[in-house]
Amino acid sequence: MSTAERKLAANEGIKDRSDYLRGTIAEGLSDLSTGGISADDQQLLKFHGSYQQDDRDARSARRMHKLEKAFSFMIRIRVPGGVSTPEQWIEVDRMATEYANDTIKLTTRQAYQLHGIIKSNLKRTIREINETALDTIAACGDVNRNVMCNANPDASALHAEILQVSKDLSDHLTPATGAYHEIWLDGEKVESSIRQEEPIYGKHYLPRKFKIAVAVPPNNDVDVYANDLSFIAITGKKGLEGFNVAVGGGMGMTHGQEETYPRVADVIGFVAADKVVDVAEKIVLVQRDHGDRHERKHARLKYTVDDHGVDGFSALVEERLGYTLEEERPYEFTENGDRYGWSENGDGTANYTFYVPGGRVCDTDEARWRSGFLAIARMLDGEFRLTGNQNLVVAKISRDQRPAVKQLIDEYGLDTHKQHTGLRLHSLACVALPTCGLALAEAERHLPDVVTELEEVIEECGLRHDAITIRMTGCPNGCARPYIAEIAFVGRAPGKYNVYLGGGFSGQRLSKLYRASVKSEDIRSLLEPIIRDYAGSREAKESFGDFVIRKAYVKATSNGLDFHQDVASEEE
Ligand code: SRM
Ligand code: SF4
Repeated sequence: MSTAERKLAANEGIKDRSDYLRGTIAEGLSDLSTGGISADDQQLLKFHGSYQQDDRDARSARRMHKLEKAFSFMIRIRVPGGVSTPEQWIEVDRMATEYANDTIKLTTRQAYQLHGIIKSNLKRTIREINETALDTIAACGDVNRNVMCNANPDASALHAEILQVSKDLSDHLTPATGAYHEIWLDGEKVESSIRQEEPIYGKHYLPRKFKIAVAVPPNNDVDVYANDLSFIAITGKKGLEGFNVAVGGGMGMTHGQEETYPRVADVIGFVAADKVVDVAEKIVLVQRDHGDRHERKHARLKYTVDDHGVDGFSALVEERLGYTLEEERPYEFTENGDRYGWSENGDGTANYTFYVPGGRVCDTDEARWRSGFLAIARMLDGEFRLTGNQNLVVAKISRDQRPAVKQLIDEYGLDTHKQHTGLRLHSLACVALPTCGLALAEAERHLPDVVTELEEVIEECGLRHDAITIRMTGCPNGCARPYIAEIAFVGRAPGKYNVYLGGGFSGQRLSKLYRASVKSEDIRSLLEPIIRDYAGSREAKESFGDFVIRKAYVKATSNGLDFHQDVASEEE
């Protein structure tokens, strides 16, 4: 069937009819007969940074009592490069209590999320977020999402310059529609016949979500290879030379559908710093015009790149640019984790990186995260930086304020990283249950227990201080980027996970399926012999991911296209 004859995806019609993302969201918000909004508006609401959800823990009880699902809304707050102020933290914390479920969620893309907001509070919350100079537009939806950037200010003297690039990218690719202001901020409605909307995206926006990251080697804490488009900073004696450009990364796939797969990005060339926004715009335009608008499961940039071939895709980009990209410059990533504890910036200020379990900021038996961070925010002049590993860096702490910060860290017990193994400090889980409507199994609430079981083996083998990346997601969509971890569990059904092994330690290589549908209680016995073998026969400085490939526990994967090869027979 020709492309013209294939039916467009349903979301294309919703966008087309929406009048630049307005739909009937405003009307739906004032309908008090239900806690939810219409199905079409739910799709449009994503572009405004919010998802309708329901409490899945409460589903069966409500069904029994013939009640509507317990609808509420999740709001995702954009934070380009993850940099926010103490004042913004204080406000997000206040809204978490006043409107949400009393927690703040730090996401794997350096954003804030608030869960459990009821419909009657949605507008108020989004308006108040905007009053803090943050926003939610394009945090979700078929547009460019929150732009990530290396979170550690000490990583390079050029950090501020590189952070500015990610902010420029974010600003340039933010949707221009007036709908956001009209609906949430009571902006004036402009007649559709005279307004000019969306010079970059056009009426139909992108075929699918689009993600950009900016990395500063040697740290790949933003996981560039999992992004649609990435810029890898290249620095020399004279400062920032420019960026290598990488395209076609992505994690999402569907169990049992081999035509969907995760893929690590390909570097296609180098560009000077002043051309970065131009290159990003042209790549977005190529995806806008060549991405698949018929099949949403084939609509991400990674499939556009594979459909045209990397060279063919680059040619399309260069045609629009009117110039060619330069040859890729050498670079090396050595890790994708965070560096916990104190670090110095070279200008007299310092940073403290906190390990925040699951990125869930609340007071627990382990530490009073929420009260402690709030106390620090109330006295600090510096910054609150969110990392791509769901952690928090309190940054740019002046010499004068250091003793007070130290005292608060002790008082609230926030230095828990000191007691943890390298395995736990490199663990990452997505939200999953109870809020995520797509979760097939637990993740954020379960990974800590799996790590505790594996830690017994780790400790016995003397691997306490060895860093091994371990990730869990409640479904194959890959929100904690599991397919580039050295060990990963991907939910298949309640209590059952596909186990993947062999991702690259710095996020540069895909893993491979080791066993399908493993019961949670069998994970320890499945992995124990491999961990013991690693402790006994690894080579000097050999990472766990490299080891399992050398010892043929799993085969190496060259990239997304052969991700499912040789393992299909092991699937159920
Ligand atoms: Fe994600 C959908 C949570 C990062 C791939 N993701 C969802 C939804 C909105 C579920 C839904 O569509 O109904 C989840 C909401 C759960 C909840 O209750 O909060 C959700 N994703 C998250 C977060 C909060 C996970 C976390 O624990 O931190 C992350 C928010 C990031 C942000 O601030 O923007 C999050 N999601 C990711 C990442 C990682 C990344 O971007 O670096 C990925 C893999 C990379 C990629 O995009 O390929 C990711 N999320 C997905 C997908 C699969 C996309 C695909 O190409 O197939 C979905 C489902 C979809 O889009 O249809 C999804
Ligand atoms: Fe939900 Fe699946 Fe993403 Fe986890 S990976 S947050 S279960 S969509």
